[in-house]
Amino acid sequence: MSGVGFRRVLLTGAAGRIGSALRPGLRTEVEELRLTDRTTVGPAPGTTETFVQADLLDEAAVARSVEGVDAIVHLGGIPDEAPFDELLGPNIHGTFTLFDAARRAGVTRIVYASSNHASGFYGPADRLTGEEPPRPDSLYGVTKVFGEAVGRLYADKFGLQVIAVRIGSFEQEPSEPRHLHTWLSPGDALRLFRSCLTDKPVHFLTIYGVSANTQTWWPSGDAARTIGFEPQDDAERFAEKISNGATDTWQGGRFAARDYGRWAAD
Ligand code: 15L
Repeated sequence: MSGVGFRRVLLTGAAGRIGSALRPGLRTEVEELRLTDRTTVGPAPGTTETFVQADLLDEAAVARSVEGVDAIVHLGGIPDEAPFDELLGPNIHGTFTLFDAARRAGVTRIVYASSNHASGFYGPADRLTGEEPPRPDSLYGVTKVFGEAVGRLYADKFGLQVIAVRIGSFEQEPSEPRHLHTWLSPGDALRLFRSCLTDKPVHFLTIYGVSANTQTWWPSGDAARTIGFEPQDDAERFAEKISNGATDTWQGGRFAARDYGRWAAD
């Protein structure tokens, strides 16, 4: 695996679960790992890390946060189903604000944290590489499709290099039957985002962020080969601990249920 090629990298949503987990592995590979979030990050920024507090809806703060960086890993936003009004700011408006600030600042690459819920209404017999039409399973999934579309627009219109990563289930260990198909281990998450930050040019790629699970729904395809992502972990190792569960009707699991998020209760 080749190392991170970009020297100054911005991590949005740096206080979140994935952001916090990536920090130690990324900060040793860059000149500056700039962290941003609407709240303070913990642990406090270490060597090579800097912190710019910014709400994704605050254009001036977002502009300050992207100034002088070469690449952005955009993890910020709401990571779950929610009523549309709650998602609208961070996931829709905020994603646009970030991409447009990046364009104006001349950023080379954005790695956009999309989600498997952009395609959660595919079934368990389907095998997806990211080339298929989206089938979001939730309003959250719809916001991720929006972010992917903004990424594609900014790649085609402005030449920004964009990788949309449809993250599976980022967990220390798989803990439910669905994870046998969707698990992304912490080690593979770091391998994945490092691969997304090698400086080999890309135009626009969609890739599933998933470990090398024996029962994967998202086999490694051209995009993974292009960026050299080779996952190493396999949820199957935990199968005995978590078997005997019901099979999911849809890949998105509970996100696909009519009442998930409770915004369509009437
Ligand atoms: C996601 O996109 C969510 O952010 C996370 O909380 C999990 O639900 C994950 O997908 C998953 O599909 O397991």
